[in-house]
Amino acid sequence: MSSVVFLAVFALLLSPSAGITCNEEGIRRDCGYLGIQEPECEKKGCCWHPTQDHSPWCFYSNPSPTAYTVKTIQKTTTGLQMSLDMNDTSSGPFGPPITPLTVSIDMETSDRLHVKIVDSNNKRWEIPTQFVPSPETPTAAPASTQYTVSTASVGEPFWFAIVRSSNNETVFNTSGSFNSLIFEDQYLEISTSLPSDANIYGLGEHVCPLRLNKGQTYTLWNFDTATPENLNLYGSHPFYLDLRSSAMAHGVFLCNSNGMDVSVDNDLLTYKVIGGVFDFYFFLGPEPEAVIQQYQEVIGRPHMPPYWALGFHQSRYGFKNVQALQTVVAKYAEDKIPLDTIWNDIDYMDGYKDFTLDPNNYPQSELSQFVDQLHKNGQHYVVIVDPGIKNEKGYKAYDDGVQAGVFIKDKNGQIFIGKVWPGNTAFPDFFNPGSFKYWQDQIASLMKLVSVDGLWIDMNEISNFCNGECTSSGVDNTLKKRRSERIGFNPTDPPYGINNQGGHAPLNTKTLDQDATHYGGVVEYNVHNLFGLMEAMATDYALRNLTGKRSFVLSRSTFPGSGRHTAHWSGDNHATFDDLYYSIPGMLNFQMFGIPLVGSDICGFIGDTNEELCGRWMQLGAFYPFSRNHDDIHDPDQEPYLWPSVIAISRDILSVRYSLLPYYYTLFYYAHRPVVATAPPAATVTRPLFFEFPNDSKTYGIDKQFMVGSGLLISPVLNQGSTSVQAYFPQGRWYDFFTNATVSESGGETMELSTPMDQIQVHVRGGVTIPMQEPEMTTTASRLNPYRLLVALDNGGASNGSIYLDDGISLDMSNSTLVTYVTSTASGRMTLTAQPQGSYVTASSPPLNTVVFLGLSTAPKSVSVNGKDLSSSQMAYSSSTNTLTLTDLNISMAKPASIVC
Ligand code: MIG
Repeated sequence: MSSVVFLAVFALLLSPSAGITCNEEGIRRDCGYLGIQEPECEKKGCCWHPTQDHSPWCFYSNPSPTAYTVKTIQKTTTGLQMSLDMNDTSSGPFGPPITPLTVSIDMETSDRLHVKIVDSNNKRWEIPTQFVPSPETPTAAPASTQYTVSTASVGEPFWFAIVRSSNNETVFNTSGSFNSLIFEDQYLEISTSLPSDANIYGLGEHVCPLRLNKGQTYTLWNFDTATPENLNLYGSHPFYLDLRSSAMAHGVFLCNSNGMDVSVDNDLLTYKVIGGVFDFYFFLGPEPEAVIQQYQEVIGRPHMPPYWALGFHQSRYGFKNVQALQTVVAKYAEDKIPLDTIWNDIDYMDGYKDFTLDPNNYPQSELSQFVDQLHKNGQHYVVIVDPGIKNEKGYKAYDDGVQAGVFIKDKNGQIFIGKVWPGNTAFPDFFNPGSFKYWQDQIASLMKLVSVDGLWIDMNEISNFCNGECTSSGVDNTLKKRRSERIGFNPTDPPYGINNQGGHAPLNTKTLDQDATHYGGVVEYNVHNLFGLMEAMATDYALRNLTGKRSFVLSRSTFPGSGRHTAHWSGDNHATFDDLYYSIPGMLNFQMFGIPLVGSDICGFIGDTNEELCGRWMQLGAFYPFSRNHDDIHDPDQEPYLWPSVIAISRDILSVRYSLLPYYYTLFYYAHRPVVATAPPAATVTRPLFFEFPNDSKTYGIDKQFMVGSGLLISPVLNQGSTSVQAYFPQGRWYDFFTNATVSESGGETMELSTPMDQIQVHVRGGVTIPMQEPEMTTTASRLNPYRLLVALDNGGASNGSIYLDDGISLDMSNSTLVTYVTSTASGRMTLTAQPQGSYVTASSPPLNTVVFLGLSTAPKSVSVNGKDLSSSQMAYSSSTNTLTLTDLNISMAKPASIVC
């Protein structure tokens, strides 16, 4: 077909004057994005009709533009394989449809279903399994499944649907008038219907409420920006969790690294993806925590962090010299605020060159002495490393990279040159098998200069100060050429522009050109979203090899699977109460994404913080899994010792954090350890309330409170000038962590709690036993102290908990001890038993010295430990709070023990 004829047809089909019919009442397939205006919509030949509800305003006139027909269906051992074809191959919206397609549907486990749609004849881009492992398809179908799948029959238009067997709930369903499988070279689309009771979470990384708003498109394309609401950010996680009014949850993971828009509307959820294949995993839960555990069986369980990483961290962009670091560490000690780790941003480098030290402000001998002293104090040191390697002959990291041939290339096969802090830079290509050794060698030379304990990898979206190669003209790929003028796969000018930065910014905006090439000829276009994951993998690999211990890596950019290697922080937030709040959904999202070691810059990164905000942020941040105060170079200092009120707040709340670290560490252990079929699902450290209370629909929208494990409920003050909190207490018995008083006997109520500046609301859930340890100024010192148990009884006088103990740093975790605590009450006698398993704890390890029982309504007549009565000086009962405190117990953690009251 000549282009002239083609254009004429195009105009006829799409021009509004050609009299398109728009069904305003029917299902609307989104043709726009949030913020699209009428003229642009009309230009696209789509229907424009604003609504009050969450339907798209700009939608296709024909909700079912193309249809693949089922040609064959074959049974396989684990499901079926279908072949699809399409007769009219001229009609795709963004290019000719690919045909035939192969659909494989595999029942992999009783709660996991795998659906993959690929080009039958040509291998398209797929994420290599060494980066995101895909579990092997089993040789036989599971004996029973939580789901059933149905599909179109031979000869019918293709669709598939997944139904939850227990209640016939439709989990995913691509059939309907919108039936819309589109499979073109650079545009893939598929939709599922959404019932109105679908609560959708996930699809990060975005700054937004925990429960996603409907009527919103979530764009996934890694991008360095100072955390605007709803726009694509540093990481991409094509995963969502859907919780229904049935209280059952399922998860959907699209294993695809290409840029995409996912629109969540009233009645449809639509994926619009600009490459790769449809590779879906469905997880049937049904508990939210089970969904996440099932998801992690695919993407990998989170790594076990070194214990010290759970201590408090102080960072700053703009620490001028070693002296400045020294002052900060000394101030913390002087004001008795716990501090485990001090950080250096790019200030320590020589001309911002990775793996070098500034000879004037960070001379090697002075810095090394400082770090040695830190280590003697039981403290740690972490520095930043950026992926951009200065393009400078004679600079080792550059020369080595050239020699090893491990830099990303431009389309002409030359080293791709971007621009970051040091000036013009090359970027390592972590797809190149040689890059891991290269990276390890560079890290080794840094460690020779100064013995860092961990690495912070920033700017790995990849962030670039130029749009594409610094010499390139900056192609504007928002201007779409007509299909007929396009020749084949074109990474720099894809026909569908994802909603990058809310305005269809060209894909090379502030990053690499999309035709830059990686090892094996892979184009940047396909792997852009993977760079942060791959850098984390290489950095983790290097640190583990060089130290023989668990690594600590903090990465800004992430992808599914990053949790196996790295922690994450939420990037450049603002010193505002809004961002104080957003830190909670941000943290909870990454629990779902399998990266539990996460937190936000405490007191706010961009902008001047203030005493009140910083005090409130220290309180909330003390409960982040990763707890770090970090500040921008343009702003005044914000260490907690700068305001007397914040000193007091920080001292108190960080000692609470440090006392709770055995509990946090145990939660990390459960999230990390291989899934145990007989144990309840465990995958997260902090949790949305609905994870613990899926039957209580009042929890579905809560993101101003959160749980730590199943036992602690945190309700911070998030508003300026406020000294009270509206806290919701789900069903159960709840105790005030600080006063031990019962605040709610059966829950299911919202309470307004007075919360003056020096307080944060922390409540303990009846039925959970929390392991604790007497706090010190570092985790190193805390770990030597005796343990304490907080036994919060439920209304039946029972409580359960455990503590995981090991040396906190070894990769091999076989030398460990897990102590399980069970408390029960029968005929007026309460018994607590401790049952250790494993060999880490010995007779000389710190003992359990204190046990506090919450919710004991009468004073016990006597208390015996391992059959011996306690002396009255070891027991204190408070009838006002119904609390029994036992002290000086000296119970060995290595042996079974019992306490009987
Ligand atoms: O362009 O290294 O998010 O934490 O302080 C800014 C300087 C680069 C961005 C990081 C921030 C860090 C800053 N970096």
